[in-house]
Amino acid sequence: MTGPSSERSWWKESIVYQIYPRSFNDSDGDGIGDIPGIVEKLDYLDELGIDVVWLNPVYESPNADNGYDIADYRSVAAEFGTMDDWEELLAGLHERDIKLVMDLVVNHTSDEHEWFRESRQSTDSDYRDYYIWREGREVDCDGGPRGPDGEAPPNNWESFFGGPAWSYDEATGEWYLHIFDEKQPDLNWENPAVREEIYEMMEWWLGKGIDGFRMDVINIISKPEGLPDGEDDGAVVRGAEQFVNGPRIHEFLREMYDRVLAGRDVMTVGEMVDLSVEEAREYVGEDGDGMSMAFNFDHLRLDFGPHGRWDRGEWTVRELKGTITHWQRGLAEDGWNSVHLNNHDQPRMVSRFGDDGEYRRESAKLLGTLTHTLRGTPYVYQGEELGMTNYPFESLDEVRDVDTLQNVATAKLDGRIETREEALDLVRYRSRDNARTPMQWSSGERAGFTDDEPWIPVNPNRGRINAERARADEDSVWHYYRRLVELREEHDVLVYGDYDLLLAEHEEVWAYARTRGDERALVVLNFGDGRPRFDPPAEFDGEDAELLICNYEAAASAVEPVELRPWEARVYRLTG
Ligand code: ISL
Repeated sequence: MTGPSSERSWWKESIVYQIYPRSFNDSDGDGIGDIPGIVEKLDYLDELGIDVVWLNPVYESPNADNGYDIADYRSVAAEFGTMDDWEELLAGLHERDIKLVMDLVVNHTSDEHEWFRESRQSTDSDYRDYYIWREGREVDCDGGPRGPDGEAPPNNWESFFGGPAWSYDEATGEWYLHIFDEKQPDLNWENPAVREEIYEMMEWWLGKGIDGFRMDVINIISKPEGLPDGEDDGAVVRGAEQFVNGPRIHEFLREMYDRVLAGRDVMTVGEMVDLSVEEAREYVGEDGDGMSMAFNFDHLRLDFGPHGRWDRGEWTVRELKGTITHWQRGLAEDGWNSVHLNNHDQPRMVSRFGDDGEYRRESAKLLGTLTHTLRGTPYVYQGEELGMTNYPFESLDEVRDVDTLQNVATAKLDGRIETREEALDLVRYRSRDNARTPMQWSSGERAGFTDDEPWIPVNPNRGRINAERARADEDSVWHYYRRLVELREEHDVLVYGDYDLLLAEHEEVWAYARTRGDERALVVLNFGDGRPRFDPPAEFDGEDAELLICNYEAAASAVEPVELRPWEARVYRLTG
């Protein structure tokens, strides 16, 4: 339904810039970023050259999960502004030829959504079946939550945020399902009325002229009949193998496509939990569900520990290139990749995959080179273009994120974290709040983000790392990103070219070729602070070439053996 992988489309040629509005720019001094704040920065986005903005949720919400708990799908939260402000944003983006993609969060709503308020009133409510309610069950084992008569939750599924995926509700004496926070009850997609409401809501936003949707955890909306217990201990969360890519998922997404998306030139990107390449093709392939592309997280799991995400393991360059290469190959003929190394749920990429100390600038540029020269649509998360880093948490009081707080509490209860320092180490490495500290516009006390106390602390490195300084410095990460954007516009081979991994076994260097007919590019990335030699494979050695971009002073008129400098990135275009 999306056409072959080599077919041209605007969303393949675009660079998407992700805005987390709460942390982007505050226009009214309440410490919370807002939509007029984004409008003030439209020229900034235009100068960077990006093509699409993906805006995280701005809808009315009690903010148990920063807007991913939506109380009214057809509104703009007062703290972010008004619908008029939003209209102004859309018009301002379109004037600059930038498209707008909105976040679609339809696995769950807020418990303060009027549907849920109604649903919890009584078992006879017209809205009861909008959500997933069940009676508790008798069990003889100890531990875990209990209803008033000692009954256990309906099954053993766990929430992504730690603890059981069910909460008991006194009013009707039943439990409701929430795969995320207890304030995020899961919608019942089995109910056609729910689906109809969602499709109408999507049409309403499309009618306003938006250019697509980023679909939150969209591959978990179909739950199996009988809601069986989870059995796979290795699952991302207990029960996941039951509800990830559930039995009716493709039926629902095709219905959504036929009903809402067919015939519209929009971009859709599905955020997919625990996705394999084969499954991805079923969503985004030619015979798939009509979705443009999907986010997968395989490469962002390489540093998980034996206990999963809230445990730390080691990743290697070979694993990283192996995992990403697997996806590059898997969607080469059918489907399309989205390329991302960080977002609002992940630590900052330069702290995780680069070096946020001595080689911060070089490694941030190298990672940007990677995301802009792989085959797929690059996603830039706000501040990445400045090389923003993780935050040096000194106390859990600085943490705002429900996921961090609940998972740290669970890990303490399980005895996996014993000391305060262990907890802080993990938070500094893993917390979603690393990405959510305010965008650093200037060196001022509040980084030019707000005039008042920000909702989350500003990174103390704002004096060194900020947009004002980066724009005044030709050698900054920001200017390098601008050039990457231009390169992708100028050279089709970087967008549509085939990807071929070179030197697969190399421990430090990631090299690959991009090929499209006669056009060839060669990307060489030194993933570390060593000085390895790059010996070009025979087919490239000595070939005439132009060095399109490099994060060091360099000149070359041919591809030749070279000793790479720490975190050096080179992109050649073969001219012979
Ligand atoms: O946060 C995670 C990894 O750090 C994931 O487990 C994340 O919860 C998952 O990828 C789903 O994320 C999306 O849905 C959540 C919301 O909290 C996230 O911000 C959103 O991106 C629930 O709506």
